[in-house]
Amino acid sequence: MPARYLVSPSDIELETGLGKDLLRKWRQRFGFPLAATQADGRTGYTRETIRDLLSIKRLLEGGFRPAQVIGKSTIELERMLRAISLDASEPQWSASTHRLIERLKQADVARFEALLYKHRLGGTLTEFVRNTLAPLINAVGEAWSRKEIEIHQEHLCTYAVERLLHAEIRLCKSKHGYPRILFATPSEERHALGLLMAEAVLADQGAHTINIGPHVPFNDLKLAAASCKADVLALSFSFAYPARRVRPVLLHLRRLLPARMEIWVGGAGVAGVKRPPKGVRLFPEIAEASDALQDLARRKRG
Ligand code: B12
Repeated sequence: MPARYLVSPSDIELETGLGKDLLRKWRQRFGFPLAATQADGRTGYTRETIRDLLSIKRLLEGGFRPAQVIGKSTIELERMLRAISLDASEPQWSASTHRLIERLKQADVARFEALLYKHRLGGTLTEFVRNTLAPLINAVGEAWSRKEIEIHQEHLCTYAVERLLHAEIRLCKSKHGYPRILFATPSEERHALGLLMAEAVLADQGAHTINIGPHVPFNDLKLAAASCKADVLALSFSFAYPARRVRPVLLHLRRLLPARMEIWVGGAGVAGVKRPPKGVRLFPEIAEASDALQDLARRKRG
């Protein structure tokens, strides 16, 4: 099998969010996942194994126990996903999400951007992010994992959304006395769209926002937060970020930053954090951040 079809054991955590130690335990107990060996002797996991691992992860998040799902065939896993309505093969997309995905499939950039813009004009920036972009990006992830769209079409979508949001954020006016919020993702987290969406919502609500983008080392985060005189450091962790690393990263950052500086954290990757470290606020939903902003603005004024 050509090398590019195998995912090396060291990349498995990045690909699936499942740690190597956990996978070793599963292998010992259930005989899955097994690595394949190429003609040149190198070992790795096939795309099919990765797909099954992602299905297993979703089923465990959906309440199944490991013994009920690990080692099951792909068909069986898909059947179980269907049973809890998480089946990637029958997406629950709205008609407008469907239309956007269709234009992406045709790689029709101009019509894709025109349709996006039409949605933007239909309401506030906050509504656009919540009602159009968030479902669209999730649908892109689903379509990509089902191999319905190629990676270049996903990039096309990412680029168009980024371009539109950058332009919109530039038009936002910060309100007098509102907090300064520094946006970034920590090292190893290259997914920055969720962060940009959070920035757009908070800029729309009057925050003064500064975005230094993805993959920023701890010490640079600390320096940037100080030099930008930030009231809040806003971080994003995607679904891809290894769940067991989120809390230690937050604990470390809390110790690095002055206590007066708030830390707000969002993204699909925070769903697994049961107890946030003291002085860190988690926002599984973007809507809750608007209330937190108004609350902080009141405290700053008063
Ligand atoms: C776009 C994308 C990419 C782009 C990112 C480009 C960019 N500039 O961001 C690129 C191509 C770089 C990429 C790379 C990879 N990706 Co990717 N990617 C995605 C995709 C389609 C969207 C990710 C995203 O931006 N989500 C943002 C929003 C929609 O999600 P969210 O985190 O829930 O955030 C919402 C809220 O929580 C809130 N929010 C977010 N942050 C914050 C912060 C604050 C403060 C607040 C208040 C709120 C808030 O706002 C959002 C909107 O409501 C997802 C699919 C998905 N469903 O997420 C896959 C996905 C995350 N990627 C995946 C994978 C595997 C990868 C790669 C490993 C692929 C590879 N082999 O290289 C790499 C890893 C890169 C890395 N080191 O991290 C997998 C992860 C699987 C897993 N580990 O469990 C996913 C789930 C796709 C899939 N279905 O398999 N990816």
